[in-house]
Amino acid sequence: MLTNPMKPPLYALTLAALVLGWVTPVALKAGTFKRITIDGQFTDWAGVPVAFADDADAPDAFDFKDVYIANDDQFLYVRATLHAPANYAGFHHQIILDADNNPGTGHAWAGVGSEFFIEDGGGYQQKNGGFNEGVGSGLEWAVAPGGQVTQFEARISRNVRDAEGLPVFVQDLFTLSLHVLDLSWNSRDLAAAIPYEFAPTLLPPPGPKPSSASRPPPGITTTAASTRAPTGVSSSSTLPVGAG
Ligand SMILES: [Ca+2]
Ligand SMILES: [Ca+2]
Repeated sequence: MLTNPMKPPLYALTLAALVLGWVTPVALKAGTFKRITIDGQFTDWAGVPVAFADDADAPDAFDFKDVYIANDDQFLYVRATLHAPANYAGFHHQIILDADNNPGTGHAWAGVGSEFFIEDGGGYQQKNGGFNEGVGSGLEWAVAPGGQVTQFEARISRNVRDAEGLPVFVQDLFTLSLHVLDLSWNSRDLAAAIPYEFAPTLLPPPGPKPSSASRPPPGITTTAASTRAPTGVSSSSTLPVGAG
């Protein structure tokens, strides 16, 4: 695809939109609200548009074709199809998050300024510019299927926290890259700098709504504040990080 050299970069447009108070950033559309089950079945992706189309440029590797992104109130979902079948376990897999949608902050690599990245199911902080600033928590990673695949689906908790215990997702608009490396840590394919904006939740929040018909008996006090439990300990692996 040809790009216009005079066209300002996406982040500049976004910044301008924020400064000028535009209701909707130019050239962006909100993401897709979907509840996806990570089971290796893809019918639940119906209606999710292609977020990024990658050329057939990694023969005999793990050659990304189309990337799809969706979200619900709990998770970010990523699906990628391949130009040819490949063994998922024969490669290292990274999802690199430019969480503030600013290439000038975080660790500059893979086409973005990364605040946090996921590698083979482990999450690592990068927001202060280093490659590995420590392991995050609450990732709730899942991916399917494994083995020889023509596509896969994965999820990341929207409540994932970085090594400092702070939320990774700091705003609705962010950018991500998908990166695949061989088992000797040679880069083999990259789907770079894909923008995404969390779609608003279409369903009512969980829990009963207070109403006059269900007033508590005298002596019982209720609090309006949510008491949602914090995200539990992730079961994701913490494999050692290789050179990127
Ligand atoms: Ca599925
Ligand atoms: Ca950044």
